[in-house]
Amino acid sequence: MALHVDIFTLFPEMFEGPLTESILKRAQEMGALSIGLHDIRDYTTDRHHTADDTPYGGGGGMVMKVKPLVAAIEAVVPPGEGVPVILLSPQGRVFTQAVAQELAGYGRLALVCGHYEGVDERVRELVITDEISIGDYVLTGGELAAMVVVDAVARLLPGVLGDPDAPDKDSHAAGLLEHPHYTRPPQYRGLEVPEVLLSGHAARIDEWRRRESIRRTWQRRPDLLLDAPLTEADREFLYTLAEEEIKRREEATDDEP
Ligand code: 4HQ
Repeated sequence: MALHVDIFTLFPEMFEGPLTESILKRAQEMGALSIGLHDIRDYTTDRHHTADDTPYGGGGGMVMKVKPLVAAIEAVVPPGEGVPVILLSPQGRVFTQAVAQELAGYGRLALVCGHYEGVDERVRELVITDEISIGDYVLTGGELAAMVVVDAVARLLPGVLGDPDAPDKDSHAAGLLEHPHYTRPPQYRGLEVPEVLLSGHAARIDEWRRRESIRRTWQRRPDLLLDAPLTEADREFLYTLAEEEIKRREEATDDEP
């Protein structure tokens, strides 16, 4: 299914590079993805095209005005069709692959990019249906966050990644970090490609990759193992990693003076 994304921003030109290169460019050419960029300033009605204003109660900074934002969204997004209108903000639910998959199931989305201190609270009450954060850090605006969301969702749309067997589409590898990858040459500065990958033995290669995925996940993101779909063989391998770790810690304790 194809996806249309309407993006509301004060800085539509920020999107040019990311949307007109590489995979997002191809996704649009194929018709899998279409993007409507909407400049919130086009929906202002005063002489100076004012999109932001000082906060009631003081404290400095600027707040995006309710009228232009609501006018822009209501002019573009059809009402009553269940189109999610998503505000990018550190106060939203955290964006994960599961959220990307959820969004890839819609035919249409709207992304609202705040700038400055954020948007007048009444924008949320009137038109926002969901709020997403791309992580616990503070950006200068929602534009880069919107691009992250578009990128992660677009690659899940049917046909966008040429290879239908691309590693993370295979549910087997779901929830784990990737195993190491190698390409030619077989030796470089004394570093060799693992022998098994040159062996042509498909079953042994699959097992090696699976184990290296589990090893990396154990070392770098053990939290992911709680939700990853693991087989009994995976769990046994994980126990050998855990036992090796216990031995290393015991040796380290023995060395203590
Ligand atoms: N901002 N995930 C403040 C973010 C952000 C994030 C966007 C900064 C909105 C007003 N957005 N503006 N993290 O930091 O999505």
